Amino acid sequence: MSSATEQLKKFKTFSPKKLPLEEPLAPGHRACQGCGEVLALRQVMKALGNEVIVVSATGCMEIISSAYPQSAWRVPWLHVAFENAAAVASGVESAYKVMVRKGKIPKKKVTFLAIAGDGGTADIGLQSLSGALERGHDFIYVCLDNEAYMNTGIQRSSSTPYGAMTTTSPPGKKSIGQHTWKKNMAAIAAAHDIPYVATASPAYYVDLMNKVKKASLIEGPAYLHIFSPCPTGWRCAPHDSIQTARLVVQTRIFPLYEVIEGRWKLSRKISKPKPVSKYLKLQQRFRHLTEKDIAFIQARVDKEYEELLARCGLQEGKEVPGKIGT
Ligand SMILES: Cc1ncc(C[n+]2csc(CCOP(=O)(O)OP(=O)(O)O)c2C)c(N)n1
Ligand code: SF4
Repeated sequence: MSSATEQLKKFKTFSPKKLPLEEPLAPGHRACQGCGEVLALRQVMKALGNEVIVVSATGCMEIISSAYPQSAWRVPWLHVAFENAAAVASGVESAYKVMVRKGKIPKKKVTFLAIAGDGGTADIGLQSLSGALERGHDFIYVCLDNEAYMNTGIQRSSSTPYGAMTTTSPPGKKSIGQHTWKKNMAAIAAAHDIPYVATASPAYYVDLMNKVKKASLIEGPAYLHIFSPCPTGWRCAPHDSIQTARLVVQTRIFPLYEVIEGRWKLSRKISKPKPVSKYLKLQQRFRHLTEKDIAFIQARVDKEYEELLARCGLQEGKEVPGKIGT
């Protein structure tokens, strides 16, 4: 097999003026107003086109897209259990290969896509994801991270950020709300030594779509961690969804990067970061935080960004070569 870098030679970037017209995920689904998760999913599907088999774990995106007898899916789609999206996607990919080998179906380029929320990824589906990454299946795993178990009523997950209010991490006199730091799922995926890992936000849609396309061109497992605002669970205005998805990057809370064959690469350097308070104050899930709490979050975000720069071989003040997309 050629290296991922060689496989990416075929890669042509999307341009904002010339996006694909295909909509493998149809409009008219039942997502809440301003849902950033379904927007991200739409961008993923536009980037991949129609030769895709989707395996979708239980969660918001499954519920809103498949209310029987209707379906928003224009491509083959399987609903699977909360815990095994990656395992089922590996099974589908293996079965496809065997059927081609036995001459039962013609060989063509098909993308196998597993999608799940942060609960289905960072918590309950983690072992099946780890197994599938380790076995080296040729598939893409997308985590749509809305930072809680939204579909069942806003319970905290290990991807919920420090200080957030959820129904199972309520703030009060003795609690700040969520008291652990957000699990770094992208770094966990990268630690499996797979060919491609990336983070993305739907506010930077060309960057997101380019990363999805790259993931589909590279043979072997690819993991994408996509920040997905949820106005319902985050108690923010539906019209602030994109602004939130942009601010999380501009404040350095959720940096955009790729890890290609173990090499970390920043997608955009945020040289003049906005204060984290600007992001936090848009959402009522953080409204109980004091200035001291916010200063604590700011310090940790600054430290993590420095660590990321070091991983990417960059230092503060230097330009990032090859800025990707808008
Ligand atoms: C084994 C198991 N436990 C619990 C549930 C109930 N359940 C269904 S969806 C869901 C939450 C999904 O959260 P997440 O994966 O973060 O996706 P989101 O709804 O936020 O998009 C839960 C707890 C289940 N279906 N199966
Ligand atoms: S609860 Fe949140 S993630 Fe789920 S459909 Fe509504 S806005 Fe989207």
